[in-house]
Amino acid sequence: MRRNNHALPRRIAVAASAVLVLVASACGGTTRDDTTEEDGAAAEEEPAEEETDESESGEDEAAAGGEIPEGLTVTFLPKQVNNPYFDIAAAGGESAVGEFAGEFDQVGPSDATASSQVSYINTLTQQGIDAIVTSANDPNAICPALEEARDAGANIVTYDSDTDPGCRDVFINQASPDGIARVQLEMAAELADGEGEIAILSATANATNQNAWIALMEEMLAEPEFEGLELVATVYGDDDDQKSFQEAQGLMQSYPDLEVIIAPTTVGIAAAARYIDGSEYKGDVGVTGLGTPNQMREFVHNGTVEQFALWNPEDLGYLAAWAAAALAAGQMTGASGDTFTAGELGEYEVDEDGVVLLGPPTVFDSSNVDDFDF
Ligand code: RAM
Repeated sequence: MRRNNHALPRRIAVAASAVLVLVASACGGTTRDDTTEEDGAAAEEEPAEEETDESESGEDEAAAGGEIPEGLTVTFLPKQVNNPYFDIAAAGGESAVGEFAGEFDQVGPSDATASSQVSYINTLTQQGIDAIVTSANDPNAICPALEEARDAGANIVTYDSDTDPGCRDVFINQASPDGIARVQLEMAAELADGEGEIAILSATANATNQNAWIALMEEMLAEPEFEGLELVATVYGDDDDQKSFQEAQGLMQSYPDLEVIIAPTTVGIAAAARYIDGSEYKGDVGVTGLGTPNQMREFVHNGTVEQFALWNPEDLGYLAAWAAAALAAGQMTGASGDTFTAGELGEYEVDEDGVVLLGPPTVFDSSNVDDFDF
């Protein structure tokens, strides 16, 4: 059942990714250079892989390395559990684990904090889980606990938000940080007509992924294409809906001339859109960033949001679970150049620092937001 649900959005997403590349170049925006070239190639390869029978590809992989043992225990530990983004990723993980006949579970805190994640890791270590797949709330704070889990035999995969590379075997990166930063600035520049004040509404202050994207956006603001934009504030909604809503409100009080709020978080962008939608700023202040189509659809249709971006979180979870299996089966160690087969997504290669790249982000707007269901 899940497999069917899983396959459909992926096919649509692949097609839409190709559309995005075309739209981006047709608009004459800055090319997403190195990132897009690499990502574009990955996207082109995917349709071919769609034809591959998943059980057949699993067998091929098993033949190439160690057999994936039946009953492998794979537990997802996201930043937080009450976040639709991570639920979608978990559905992808569960599909993958079902395909290799393992045992899937997801545990995690309701608040996105590293200290809560540590207790979960300790419990998983005691339980002797084969693989922990986690999105880190802090690059270093969960490392000692992960180290103990590894000593106890667990394979560690990070997805979405990495730890220090020394604390895990591989990191499944949703898209290149450069590409994620750039697409958000491009959307903001378009909304602001290239000029004016912008602010960032982030998630938690220590999140590795958020901070990497913010640092890159800050750097890119010096580029000629973005030099008319002025970043006046970065605030943190902690991936909490209410706090994010209040932070959006606070931004407008402090900076009434703000042109655009960029929220690189699915929780933040939905809350900011809801605030702007119900405020006097609707129509004057743009909201963009990273969101899920299901959460953002109404705001696109009612004119609050023109464009936002995201990768397919279900694919992210699916890929992460297959990477965990490949590690546990000894098919790879996570070294640069290692390859593994991720079920129906096909073959992936481990890049430098143990990073595996999923693919390019997709831009959503009124023309395509209804084609997606996640
Ligand atoms: C939120 C989380 C997550 C991020 C997405 C875009 O759900 O902060 O880490 O990748 O948004």
